Amino acid sequence: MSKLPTAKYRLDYQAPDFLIDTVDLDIELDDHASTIRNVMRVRRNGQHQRPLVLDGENMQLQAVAINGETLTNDQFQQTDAELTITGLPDECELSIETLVDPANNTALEGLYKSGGAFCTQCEAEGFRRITYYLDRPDVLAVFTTTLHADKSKFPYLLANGNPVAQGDEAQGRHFVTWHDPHPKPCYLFAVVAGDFDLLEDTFTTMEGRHVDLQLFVDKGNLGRATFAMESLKASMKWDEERFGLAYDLDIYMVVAVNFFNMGAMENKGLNVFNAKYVLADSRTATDQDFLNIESVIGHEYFHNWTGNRITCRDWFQLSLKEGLTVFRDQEFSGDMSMRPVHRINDVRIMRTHQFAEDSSPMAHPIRPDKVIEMNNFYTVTVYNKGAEVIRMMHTLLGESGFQAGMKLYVERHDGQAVTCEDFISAMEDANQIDFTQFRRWYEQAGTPTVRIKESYDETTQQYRLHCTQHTPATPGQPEKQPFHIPMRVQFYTEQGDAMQLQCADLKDDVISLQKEEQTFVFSGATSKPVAGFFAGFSAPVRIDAGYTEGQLLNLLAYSDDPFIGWDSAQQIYLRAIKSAVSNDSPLQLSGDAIEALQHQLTQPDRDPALLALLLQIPSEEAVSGEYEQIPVEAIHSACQQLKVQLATELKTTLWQTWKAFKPSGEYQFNADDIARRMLANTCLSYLALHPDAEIEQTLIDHFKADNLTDELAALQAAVMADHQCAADFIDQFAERWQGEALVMDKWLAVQAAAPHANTLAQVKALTEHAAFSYDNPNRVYALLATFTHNLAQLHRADGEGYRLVTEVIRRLNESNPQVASRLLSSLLQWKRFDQQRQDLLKTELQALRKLPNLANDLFEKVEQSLAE
Ligand code: B3K
Ligand code: ZN
Repeated sequence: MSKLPTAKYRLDYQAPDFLIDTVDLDIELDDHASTIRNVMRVRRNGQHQRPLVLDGENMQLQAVAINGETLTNDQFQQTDAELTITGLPDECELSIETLVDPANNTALEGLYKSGGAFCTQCEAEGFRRITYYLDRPDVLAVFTTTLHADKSKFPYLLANGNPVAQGDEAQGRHFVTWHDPHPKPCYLFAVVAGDFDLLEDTFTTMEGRHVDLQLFVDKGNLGRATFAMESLKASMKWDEERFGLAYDLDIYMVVAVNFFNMGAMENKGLNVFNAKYVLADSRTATDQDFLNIESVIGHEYFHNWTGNRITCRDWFQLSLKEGLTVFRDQEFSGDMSMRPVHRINDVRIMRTHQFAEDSSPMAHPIRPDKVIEMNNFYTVTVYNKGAEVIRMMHTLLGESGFQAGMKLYVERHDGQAVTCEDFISAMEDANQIDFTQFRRWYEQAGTPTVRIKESYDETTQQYRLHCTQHTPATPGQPEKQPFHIPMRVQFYTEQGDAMQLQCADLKDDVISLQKEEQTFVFSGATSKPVAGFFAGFSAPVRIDAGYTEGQLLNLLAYSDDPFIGWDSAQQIYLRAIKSAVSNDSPLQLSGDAIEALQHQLTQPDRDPALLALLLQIPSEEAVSGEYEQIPVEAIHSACQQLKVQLATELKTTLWQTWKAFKPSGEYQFNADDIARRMLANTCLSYLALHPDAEIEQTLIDHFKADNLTDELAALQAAVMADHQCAADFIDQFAERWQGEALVMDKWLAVQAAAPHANTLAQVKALTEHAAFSYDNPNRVYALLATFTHNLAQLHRADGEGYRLVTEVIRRLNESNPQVASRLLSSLLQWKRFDQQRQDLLKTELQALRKLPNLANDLFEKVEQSLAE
């Protein structure tokens, strides 16, 4: 048996023993034998005589030379992960030649083939699969890259920076040389070679730089690239206007590929994108797809400053670039359109997925302390909670204070590889503020619960808030210190008018909770206020405000904060679900709650998008997060009953709303129309729970819509409700879209999300369908990752759900461990289920643990879970 993988620790950081100033790569592309000639200027860093230890995996070493002299085999040592060279001069030219096999690279890390094209993915540690290198983000070098390939098959040869030379070669081959003047870590290196359709545009920066924008897509897809191009130009403009940051090269390229492990990659000047975040037209993409494209195009572009110009010193600092860049893309989306809708969606991700991670065996702070496989830490915690932490700084500093901090951060650190600490210091120094306690958000994992008790004294007109915070233990962190939690508050009178209260601790509607227990006294309360807490979800915490249903209904009616209004409805749903679960009784939503929803739906001034979100009950998965011991069947049954009750009691209103908002006229992508479609389709999802002929006809008509948003909504409504037309829809949809893989992914996902007893059998059968393939991550995520979020079907009492998922994991362990690891996350929390499920889950995890060649990605999670 090979030796167990070892962990790295944040506190063990050491500066690199050597630095690399320049890298000249010469790459002969070939399916099974690509040759990489790598010439580096290497320099000893500091006074020491340690050897140079380069990282390298999955390659064949062909030759090593120092200053042109080829080394003999006794002058270096090679293992399966490293190349060690002793006795190096303090400065030298080091040349290394390696051979790789891109066509058999199914892990999609390093240099691989995506369909007919060559492409690379180097973050986090993929460059070491291309050449031997100091594969760590604090080694910054200037890269020059020459690519050679067959000219007819690969007319486009792309790399980072600007093209500086090109020409034809013998045997129908050609070459292009690229030079990137900005020193960068190797994780930002990229090459692409292929035959594409090219969409071109230009952008002139505020500094007057003329930038060529190029978007490369599979042949025949040009018409589906325009939205991404518009989003790119909007991102460039937005970053100038809101952050004062402009682009810094003469060319910006985006390539869409079909085989990609995640969303996209911000390689300098040459972004590589999963095609799903580039290609869109109204027939083949939904409103949500368009919005995702806008956000991911923005995200990767914004990395040019937050990630590329200023990068991470080590991978423990990942949130330095990811949390900040997610915050920036969220703000971009919010400034573009529908800010409240985006915010509520962000909150849903936090509550459903990040809170779950925080209470799982893999819980980690946004800046982790211990890592075995870095790819396991591209998580909702590092990304989304990281963004919430940045957002809290923004809340505490205000926009202008935050921007002053950003400006100082860029001035101080442009061109450097830095730490989260450097970012916080810049924010502190620009604002003369002390974030000592705030730093705990970087140190401690876990979701705090904030409990609030209020009291009112009519005679003194004083209103008091007694707040406590508690954060549960997480692996390796049994005790937690209190966090600095910004709580944005709102007060209303019983009549719904805004109320201004005075409190010394109140700053722009925000109070800072900093102790385990704290009381805030407000004066000037002429009547008992109705209080809304954590407006805008001002901190990533669980809120226990002890509200009565009456207070929640008041907030639903009055609050002008979209989060508070939406959350009030969510709390009402959750209460009904929890009470049905704990009393083992039929679910019953109160008459007042139904009436309040009815009232909201019939108010002419309400935003239809917010009404849609109001009507959507929490998912079974989200509800499960409320329980330490998860009662699977009871949650499933209560959620189903709640849907039926809403569909029944609101039927007339839902019909009227559907009729008022159903599509009229041609599809257009704009905020108003998106909002109308959201509301109409949400109504339809409830109406579909009725077996009426009229509703069936409505579904059938809607299924013929001219756009995928509505067509898919009809399919989804029919399948989720198990309507009698569902089977026909499934067949028709597949027939219509069999040639469009990205559309078929939605077809797979809808079936895997169905809350029905036969879903497992269906998913199993779909693994054999022509539309599915284990080789393509998009297909696996659509069918199997979706299934892992289907609470009651994954956690079937017979263990068949677990068996299906672990069988897939076993298979992907060999071919693509990153994708396998994503599927494993929902199986780690065995402790939170009943004894029977615990035994079933543990058996599967233990069997995985025994696999020979278990990938590090899986080893780390299984081990962590079983150690609990
Ligand atoms: N930085 C990349 C993610 C790389 C993931 C490596 N497993 C995309 C992004 O966050 O923009
Ligand atoms: Zn990112």
